[in-house]
Amino acid sequence: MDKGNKFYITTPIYYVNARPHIGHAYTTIVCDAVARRKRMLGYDTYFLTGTDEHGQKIERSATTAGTTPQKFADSVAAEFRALFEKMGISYNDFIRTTEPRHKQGAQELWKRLQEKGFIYKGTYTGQYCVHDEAYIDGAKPGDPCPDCGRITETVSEENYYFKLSAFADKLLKHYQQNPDFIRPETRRNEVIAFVKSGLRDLSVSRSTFKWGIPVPGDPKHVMYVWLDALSNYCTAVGLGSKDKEEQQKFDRYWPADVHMIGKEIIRFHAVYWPAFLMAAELPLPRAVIAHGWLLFEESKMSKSRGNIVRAESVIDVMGNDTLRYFLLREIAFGQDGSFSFDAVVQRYNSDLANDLGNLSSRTLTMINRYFGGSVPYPSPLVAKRDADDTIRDQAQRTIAEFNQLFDEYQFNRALESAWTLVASVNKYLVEQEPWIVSEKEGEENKARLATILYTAAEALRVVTALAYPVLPESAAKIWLQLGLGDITKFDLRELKWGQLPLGGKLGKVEPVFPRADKSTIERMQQMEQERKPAAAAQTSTATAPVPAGEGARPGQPATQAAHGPTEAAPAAKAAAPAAAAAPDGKISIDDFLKVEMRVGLVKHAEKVKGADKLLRLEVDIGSEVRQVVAGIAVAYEPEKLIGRKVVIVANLAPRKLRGLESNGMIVAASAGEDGKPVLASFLEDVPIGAKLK
Ligand code: ME8
Repeated sequence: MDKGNKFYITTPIYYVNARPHIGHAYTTIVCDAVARRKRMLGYDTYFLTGTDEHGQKIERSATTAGTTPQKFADSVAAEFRALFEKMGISYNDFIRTTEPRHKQGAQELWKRLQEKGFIYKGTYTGQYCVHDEAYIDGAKPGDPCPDCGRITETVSEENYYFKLSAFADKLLKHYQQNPDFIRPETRRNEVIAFVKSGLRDLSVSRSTFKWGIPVPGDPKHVMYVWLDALSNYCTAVGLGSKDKEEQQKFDRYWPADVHMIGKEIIRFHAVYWPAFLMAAELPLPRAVIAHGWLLFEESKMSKSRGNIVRAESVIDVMGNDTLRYFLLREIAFGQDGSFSFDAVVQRYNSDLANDLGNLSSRTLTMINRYFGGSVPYPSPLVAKRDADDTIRDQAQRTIAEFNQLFDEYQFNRALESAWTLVASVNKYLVEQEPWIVSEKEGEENKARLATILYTAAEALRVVTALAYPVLPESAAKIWLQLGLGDITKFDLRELKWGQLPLGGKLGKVEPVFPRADKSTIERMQQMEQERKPAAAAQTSTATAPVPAGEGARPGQPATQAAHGPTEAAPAAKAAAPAAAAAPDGKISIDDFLKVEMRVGLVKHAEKVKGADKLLRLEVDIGSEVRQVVAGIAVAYEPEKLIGRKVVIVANLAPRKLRGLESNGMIVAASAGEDGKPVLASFLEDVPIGAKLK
């Protein structure tokens, strides 16, 4: 079958142990922009996203939240979905791994692996990182996970294994023959080095917990969550379905053209997944593209670090397009990039309110004013000037350059190139002074005015068409204002200079990017603060309500300057004001609820070398095992603490003590004159992970 014009793109399926944050929004936005562009280029595009709902991590999170894994997953999956709807994500399918269609497909994949002889039974004894759901080869009990730094747990159980070792040479050959299979180059090299260092067979089932897809023919085991999760890319398009249409869908769309992921899960996608597919004799995806991390306050934005920002805080205040533009323009795709509210507002004001907003607003306002809202055309009455041709040539070059850069996933450079054109046109308008020409009498001046405004409007059309995948809402508005109708109907393959219809009627001209003032940053920070207590609770009920604010979008001025640049955004305050305590020193219940205290079980304790007072503890808090460094050595022998239940403050930002990361604080009374620590404890038996309130 000719699959020439199909394009199948996927995001990772996100774990439901935590609510969505801007990191998840980032990958999803990138895929959405690529998918929109491909549709505009005439591709039969299929864009898949979804949620990863099985495994020990989710099971434990549900227990901690006092609910069943299914209810827990239902509620967080609904949040992801609701966020993506709100963000206008144009996905074709949202798959959940707890859906029957997925379970059936994943079992089908298992059966194929088994039939081809790549699965055998064995016993696994080794270390496992529950947070990453990964087996850690070569680690000893008590060792931290090399990826996330959490303490690994010892697993000893009967498992099924996949003969991964049989695929090392085949994988290396595939990487070599398909240099674009893993991108960017740094990740490709990393994966090649990993495979060259030798592949061990992989345990692909678990038998000590239940929350997963039963292994066909041996339901005491559940499938390893990564085998389950990766297969979503096939099951969503019909693998394992008995339905004819679904089977046709699989033939049509598989293999995927792009698996877009964050760099931390490259090994699963570029080693395990292609090996599973080779074993099942299914075609391999064409590319695995790994982007960098979004950092906040200098470290990877993640729930466990407690430094997440929610997409809603930006989009409720500044709109979807602002977040999209910021993420694609500010971050060099593939590398890590920092997020800050200040930077969002600065980018918005300079590139959108100032550059594109001004170009659109001043050009269209003048066409309305001087030509009654009908697009003028360069008139043969007066000769064109070099400046006009320069803009035309630059626009033509920009189309080619933008297309190339965007298709190489260099979004920031593609946008930079389009905005260089915007800047040139704004400069052209300042130099050609149409507002002065308009005041002069005579046909020639009218003709000159027509040429200037046509040139500006045509360049605006070109930029708008190119920017649509990144700015779908605003580009659609500008397109309508240009009198061009529905932008999603435009065929991007046709884009070239000179297509603005002569005499076309403009739509209603309104500012698309009102300037953001200083209060915008504070409003976003405030929203983030207001959402925090709900986030810390780790349960998965509805998101905390969001105050409506005075206006949904920045500033909302009634008009936008018709000419002349506007002022750049003033630098804003760095941090949101902390919740103020009442004059009598009392705090509100909301403030108290921000502190998440949980019951933990000490699994390991030892003295910290060179520190008399410090102990290093590994504390199981139900959802995970935390490393905590506590100043209790003067009062407690480490050996006596093992097996004891303690209270820990679980949502403290991590800090380093004697080079060791401490993830939480042990609650103790300070007794007597010397302030000797006495651990908080319970008379009744309390479950691990129980919350104190
Ligand atoms: O890994 N910066 O799910 P997950 C950039 N279920 N991207 C980020 C990010 C950040 N700070 N934080 C998250 C899983 N992401 C598995 C995947 S796929 C078969 C199974 C994005 O919820 C990024 O795409 O931990 C990253 O790879 C993904 O979310 C991890 O999501």
